[in-house]
Amino acid sequence: MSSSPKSNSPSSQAMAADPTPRALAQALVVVADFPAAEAAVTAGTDSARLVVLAGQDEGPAYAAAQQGVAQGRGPLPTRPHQPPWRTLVVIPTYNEKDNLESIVRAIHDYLDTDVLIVDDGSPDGTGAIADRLAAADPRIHVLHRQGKQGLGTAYLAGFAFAFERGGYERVCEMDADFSHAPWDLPRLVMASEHHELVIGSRYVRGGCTVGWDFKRRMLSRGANLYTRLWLSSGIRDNTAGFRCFHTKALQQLDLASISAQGYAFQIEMAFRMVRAGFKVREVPIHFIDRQVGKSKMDGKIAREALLLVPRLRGKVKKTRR
Ligand SMILES: Nc1nc2c(ncn2[C@@H]2O[C@H](COP(=O)(O)OP(=O)(O)O)[C@@H](O)[C@H]2O)c(=O)[nH]1
Ligand SMILES: [Mg+2]
Repeated sequence: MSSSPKSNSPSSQAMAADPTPRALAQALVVVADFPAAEAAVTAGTDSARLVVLAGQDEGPAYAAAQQGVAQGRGPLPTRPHQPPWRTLVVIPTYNEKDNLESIVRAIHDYLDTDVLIVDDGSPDGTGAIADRLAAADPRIHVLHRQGKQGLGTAYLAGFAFAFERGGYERVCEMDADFSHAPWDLPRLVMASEHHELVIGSRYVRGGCTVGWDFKRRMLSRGANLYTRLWLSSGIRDNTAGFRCFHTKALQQLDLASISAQGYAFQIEMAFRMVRAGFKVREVPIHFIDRQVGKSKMDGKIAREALLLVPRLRGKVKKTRR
């Protein structure tokens, strides 16, 4: 299969039937496979209108995606993509009652994967929703923790779950709030064949943030510039929370010595992977500000990163591989 976007896709037929500017603007782009999808997004295509065939027949795939987009569910595949590796997607939640059910359903629309919800006793009842979802689908699991303990330890608990269960070759991190598009999840996982860490990145060519105000954009940009200056690890989006790890690589890290919680946790994890000699790849994503619920980001999280980053070089030793 070719790696470039196809020109003879049904999109041209759709445009012929309805040649209005709106139809043109919303035309879907069909690509053969995930590498071609990555190339298309890097070149500026929004993955929200990308039909990745990856084995589906073009006609039905286009129709399913078109219908999905019309329903606000993104470019749905005819059936969920099947990852070649057994995968666990860990979703930390704190007060996500209006997002949780839809994000889990959306994940399963795009990827056949296990999901672990790590809920910190959300006062809004997210934990009960998680239990209901888990009771209805054996691929869905829940960890309940007492009170808000932070994103970092939630992920560490998720990693420990993956190790204990065994059999998971990939562990992904993803937010509950749709900032990480469910249609990008298969692309992230499929990019992980030769890279122990794949980051859904806002700060590589083709990546961006959508809907953040100036202050939030500067905070994220500033945190990444600061991290790059201190650590020079080659990673552009160090604070991203949309990731796919090889489980075997995670098992080789000294996870017990990680104390960071917020962005600092993501920075430290990425730095540890680099220092341990693992290969990191960034694939572009459009990060969309949450539509529903509130951000848990606060000044404490920013300060933690500010203080930790300069110490990481001394704290995390290089290991030869
Ligand atoms: N379990 C758990 N989840 C958390 C905690 N803090 C944030 N989250 C979840 O982590 C994800 C990212 O948090 P969010 O508030 O969206 O951060 P932002 O995207 O940086 O504004 C969301 O799914 C939150 O519900 C926490 O202390 N515990
Ligand atoms: Mg968020």
